[in-house]
Order: sequence, then structure tokens, then C-alpha cells
Amino acid sequence: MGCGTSTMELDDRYYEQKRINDAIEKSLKSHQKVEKSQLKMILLGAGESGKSTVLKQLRLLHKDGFQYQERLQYAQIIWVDAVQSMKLLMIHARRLHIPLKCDESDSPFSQAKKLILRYRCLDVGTIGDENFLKDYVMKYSDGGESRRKKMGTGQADALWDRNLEQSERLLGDSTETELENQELEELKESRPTGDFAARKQQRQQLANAIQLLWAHDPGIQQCYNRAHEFQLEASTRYYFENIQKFADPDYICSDTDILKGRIKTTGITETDFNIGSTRLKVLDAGGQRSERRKWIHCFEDITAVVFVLAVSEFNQTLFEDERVNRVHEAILLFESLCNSRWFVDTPFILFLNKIDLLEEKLQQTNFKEYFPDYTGDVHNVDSVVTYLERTFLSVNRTNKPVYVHRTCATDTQSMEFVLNATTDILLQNHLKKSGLI
Ligand SMILES: Nc1nc2c(ncn2[C@@H]2O[C@H](COP(=O)(O)OP(=O)(O)OP(=O)(O)O)[C@@H](O)[C@H]2O)c(=O)[nH]1
Ligand SMILES: [Mg+2]
Repeated sequence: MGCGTSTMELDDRYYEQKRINDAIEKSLKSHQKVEKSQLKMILLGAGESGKSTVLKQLRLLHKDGFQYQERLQYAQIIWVDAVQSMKLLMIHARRLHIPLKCDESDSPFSQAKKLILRYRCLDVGTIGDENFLKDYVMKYSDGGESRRKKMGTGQADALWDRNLEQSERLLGDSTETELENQELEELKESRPTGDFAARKQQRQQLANAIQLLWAHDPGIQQCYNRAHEFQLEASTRYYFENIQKFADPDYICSDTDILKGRIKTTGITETDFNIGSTRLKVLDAGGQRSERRKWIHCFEDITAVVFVLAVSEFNQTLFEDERVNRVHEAILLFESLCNSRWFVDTPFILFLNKIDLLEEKLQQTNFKEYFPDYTGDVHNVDSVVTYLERTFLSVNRTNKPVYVHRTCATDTQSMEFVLNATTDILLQNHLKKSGLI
């Protein structure tokens, strides 16, 4: 026969072809399975480390960003936080015995001081859920969270009366700065007006007062430099430097404003993303101690854990417990998660976050004071971050990899690179687990 091929050879070729076809079919099926399956990433870390900010960047990168309603909400929240932060600086300056120019008798700034002290957080419009802001501002009261649970939101006004008195008490232990009793009563009476034009004008005056004290009262700056000794929002400087735009009751937040703004996460939020043909679910957990007991409920089927550490907070204490250093707390937290039976072979990605704030802080703070075993240059960012990185990696007692990124979660450009690298790690790991690579 012309072709000269034996039956045996034909059989061999047939079986070889079948084997290849089967392998291709199997691989295609697995790929389809991988595409259809969902990867799950969880953001963990202590409170205020930047987890939700990372999620916001993912939304900017892979979703349609922020909704109009959200932009309005953040505008209100930032306004409240800005005024409240100035109030806190005044209160703590007195506590720390930092003299304030606005406290001097006949000070040209005393009017500005009074305006800020009499500010009521409820002087804002309502958006959607009427109570969202009333709930939100409770964080400034004593034991805000537990009190909020006990009290109806309708009692917020009464709470603020008390808050005002407390501020006055703290500020007023010298008679020259104390507001007259009658004056204080007047302030309590000044309810927010419903008149939009008047409200706009009130806000404008307040913004001018904040700007004045921030720029010209050296005591305020001095107190700001000691903000690690009390609790102050991380973005306070940004709020003050942009106070005029936030004073406009019609202001709609930009993406940058939203990244700088802060709403503490309660519970665990879930956001779905489509990245190419991969579906990714990102869980964002509230990081404060009271939130952590909820974490375990969603530890199953996690593809990777992103642990966010705020490296700049090495000299700050926890909001929940002012005796505990924030980075010490984060080390213990990382250690227990990394070695937990839930994550035996789940890769960890460690974000050494708030690098920008660390850089600022190291210019005037001695890192060694807080970490005595540190032997490097106390003002060198790279050396300090390397030390923290080593400390964290040394508590990993498993064989799983811990990938590390230095991040500034509020910076969209650098985060695009970091987040792409992070999703690559997730995908690679998933393919490995599925036996495809
Ligand atoms: N400058 C600067 N600010 C940051 C950075 N990351 C986060 N922030 C700010 O830090 C504050 C807290 O950030 P969040 O993302 O709300 O922190 P979180 O970890 O979600 O906090 P919880 O929800 O309480 O657990 C916000 O005001 C952010 O804008 C950063 O890298 N640099
Ligand atoms: Mg959060």
C-alpha cells in the first residue's frame, strides 16, 4: 500500500492524538472553572491603617468610582471633621499647657475662637438617611460608640450641649479665657438656622476663623505637632488647607477629597469587581478592637489576605485604648492572623502604608524612643521601614510567602501599580492551587 503505514502505527497516532485532545479539553474546562470562580481578598489591619482607602482605590481603578450621593456625604463629613479637629486642637493645647494666642486677653483671634467653640456639628443638611451625620458625629463624644447604641439619634443635640460644656471646662480653667456663663447660654441657644443663605454665611465665617488660627496662632501649630499625644484625624492638615471649599454647603467632593476623608468601617463590607475575566470579591473589615470579633465569620475560602499597617503611627496610641501603641498592636494582630489555622497556606500581602506621613514625622520624631532595639538612622525613612518590615516578617512562623509593598493609599498613581501587582499575586496563587501552573 502506497502510504506504507501499519495498523499499529495508526493506533499509536490515534491514542497520542486522543491524549492531547483530552489534555486540551481538561485544561479548557479548568480555565473556564477558574474564570467562573471568584477570588476573595480580605483587607485586615488595625483601625485607621488605611484599609477602606485601599478599597476606594480599587473602586477607582476597576469600578465606576464614587456616586454623587457619596460625594455629598463626604463633603458634610469632612466639614464636621475639620471644625471638630480645630476644636480638639484648642482643647488639647490647653491640656498640654501650650499657650494659644487666641486665649490672650484682647486677642484679635478671640472672636475666631468663640466661633469655633460654639459650632454645632448638626449645622449641616441631611442627605438620604437623615440620621447618618448625627450618628457619625457621635464619635466625638465620650465613649461614642457605646453611648450611640444606648441613645437614640434624636438625643444628639443634648449630647452636643454637654460636649460644648466639656470643651468650655477644658478651655476655661483660667478666668480670662472662660466664656461668661451668660455667653455660654447664648451659644447653646444658637440652633442651626434653616435659612440657606444665613447658613452659608455662618460656614464662611467659621472657615475664615479656622484659616486664621491655623495660619497665625503658633500654639495651634505647636499642638498639631504633638497630635500623636491625642486622637486627631490623619487628614486634618488637608481639611484645614482646603477649608474654604468644604465650607460651601453645595460642595461636591472630588476623588482626592474622598480618599482623604474618613468614615470608620463597622462590620464587614463586600465589593465585587470584574478584573478582566476574573471575578474578585474584596472584603473590608472594620479594624478597631470592637470590630474584630466579626472577622472570623468570613475567613473561609480567602484567596489572599492584605494586611495594612500604618507605619507612620509608631508614636500613636489606639483610639480604643490610649495605653497601647498602634504599631505594637498591629504586630500582635499580624502575628495571630499570619499563624492562624485559617490561613495556613493563604498568601499574605503586607502594605506598609502611610509612608508619606512617616516621612513627615521622622523629621522631628525620634523613632528609637518608641522602638529601643532599633539601631539605624532615626531620621531615615528607608531604614525605619526596613526595620518594621523585618519585624513583621519575623513573626511569620509558616512557610507561606508574605509579599510586601510600601504604600501611600491616598495616592492614586502609585496605588495603581501596587494593586495590579496584588491582583496578579491573587490570580497566580489561584492558578497554582487549581493545578494549572
Ligand atoms: N496621608 C495619608 N493618609 C492616609 C493613607 N492611608 C489612609 N490615609 C487616611 O487615613 C484615614 C483612615 O483611613 P481608612 O482607610 O478609613 O482606615 P481603615 O483602616 O479603613 O480604618 P477602620 O475602618 O477604622 O478600620 C483616612 O483619613 C485616610 O485618608 C496614606 O497612605 N497617607
Ligand atoms: Mg475602614
